[in-house]
Amino acid sequence: MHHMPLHFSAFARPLDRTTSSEVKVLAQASETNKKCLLKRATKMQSELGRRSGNYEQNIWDDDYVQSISTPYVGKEYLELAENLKEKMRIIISEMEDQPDQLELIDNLQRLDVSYHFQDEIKKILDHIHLNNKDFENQKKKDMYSTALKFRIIRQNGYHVPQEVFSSFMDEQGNFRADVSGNIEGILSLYEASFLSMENEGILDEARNFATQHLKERLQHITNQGLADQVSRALELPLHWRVQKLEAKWFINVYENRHDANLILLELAKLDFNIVQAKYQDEIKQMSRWYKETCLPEKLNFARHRLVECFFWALGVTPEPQFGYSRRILTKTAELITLVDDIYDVHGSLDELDLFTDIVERWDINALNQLPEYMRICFLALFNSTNEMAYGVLKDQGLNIIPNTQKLWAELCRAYLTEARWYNSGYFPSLSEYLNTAWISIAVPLILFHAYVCTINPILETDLGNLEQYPGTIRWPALVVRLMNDLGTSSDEIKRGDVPKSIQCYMQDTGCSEEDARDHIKYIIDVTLKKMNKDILMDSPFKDFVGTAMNLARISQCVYQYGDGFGVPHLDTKKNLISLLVEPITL
Ligand code: 0FV
Ligand code: MN
Ligand code: MN
Ligand code: MN
Ligand code: MN
Repeated sequence: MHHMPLHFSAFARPLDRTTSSEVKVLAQASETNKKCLLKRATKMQSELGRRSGNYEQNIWDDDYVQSISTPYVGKEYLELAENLKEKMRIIISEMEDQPDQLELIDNLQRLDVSYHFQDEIKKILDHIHLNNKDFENQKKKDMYSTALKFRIIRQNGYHVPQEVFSSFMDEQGNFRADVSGNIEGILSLYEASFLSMENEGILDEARNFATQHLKERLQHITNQGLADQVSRALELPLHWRVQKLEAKWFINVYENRHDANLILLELAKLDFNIVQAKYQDEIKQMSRWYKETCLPEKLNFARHRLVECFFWALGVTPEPQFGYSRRILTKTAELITLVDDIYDVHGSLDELDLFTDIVERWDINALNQLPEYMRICFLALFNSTNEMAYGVLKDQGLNIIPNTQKLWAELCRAYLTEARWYNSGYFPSLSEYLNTAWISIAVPLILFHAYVCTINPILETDLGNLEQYPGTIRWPALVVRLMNDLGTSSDEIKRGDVPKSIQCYMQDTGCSEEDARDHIKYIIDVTLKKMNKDILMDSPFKDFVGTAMNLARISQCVYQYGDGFGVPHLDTKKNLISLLVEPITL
């Protein structure tokens, strides 16, 4: 289908107090436009009292979480892992042949053990990057190794031009027919093509060409392992997968290769199990915290998705040393979820005004003005935010309360805007919707927390720059928002909520839901390309690149097949069991 050009100017203005009055005017204007009125449950709400989200129960009760355990906790496992790491370090540094080096780096990254060898990998990639002419000199110029090299170089943030694929194309700019002879080669090209930036026609063509051929050939691949790999790649490319989940899957694939490095294999399995033991400690601690807050009983109208929140946290900062970040992100996401349900489902507009006001003023003295269910929620939010800020002040001498206060206030104002839209039956255009929705998905708040929990020393200049919402914040926010809308909006409309991006676009253009979904997927695709450029290649926040990219990854994992956050029984459950509960047999 034809896509309207994207106008990202919709993001020019951060939300401020003026928004609410504008919204009122717009809402009144829309009242006259019958077409813009949603059939809604507002009347029912005033007659029958408060709405309910009708959410399913939490499936991860605290007793179960506390019962999870693993044998991989002893010192002997750590020593064994150290030993294997040393051996791998030698193997990596002694490897000289470039295709072998690239293959090894790919396997280290897929098996999720590359973080142990960052210096060694950087040394190899710096060398390859400096001698980039190799692309032309390469004797055996096959698609598999060209695409692998291209992908590994870009994946690690180095520039390499798309023109390295020119020699595989004919004069008309089509990939030559003989390229399609080799499935591994096309698969390698397919995976490489997702490292593209905007306006890279060769890579767009590469993706179309590879996708089409992989789909056509899938039925005829006799090697089952390869067929599995192809269908998995077609679901979601490697570049946008959650690395931990990929590792759990890939360890099996790698094990069945005749040329598997057994030291690497053993290390990958052991490392997975050791890190899993750490995750288990963390989720037990979080589950106990949540239980002790009594929030599940006090706010019984809301979703309680603590373990699913941990899944997000784990997706964003998976490395073992970031346990503190996972704990803070889990708490923050849980509190965001409760506050979102208050605004979307439970609160009356008057109450929501009060709540927004107390958050804006960060004023604990106003607590008594709130209804009881809001008091307990605000105090939980106030305490955990201040506690985190205390940690930063203690460790780094920096007061981040003004930042967190501003971000929570912006989030609540965005929630309030949406609640007003809902209550007045207002139907925003897609662009107006997005102007609020990239804030109301809470990604700016989440990424701020991830930044302060993973970066030491925190740079005040970074904090200033992040406040301007550079691409490092905006693009993941847009991806998560749109993925969320694809996965959650059907239920949200049934439950009673503002029109989401799909419905806004249908209203804007009169197109079908299917076409609107395609258009949203197209915007996501463009935004992922922007992430490749503005974050992976060019972000000034170097140590924060992986975190920002990971947020787009986990959102695709959670929402690709529905509401994997709000509905507890979908794939998220399987993924959580795989990451938290089931070790790999050594
Ligand atoms: C979104 O729920 C969601 F996943 C929340 C609020 C959890 C915390 C957020 C992140 C980890 C990104 P929902 O679909 O109800 O959100 P909207 O904004 O659509 O109401
Ligand atoms: Mn919601
Ligand atoms: Mn909401
Ligand atoms: Mn709402
Ligand atoms: Mn949603």
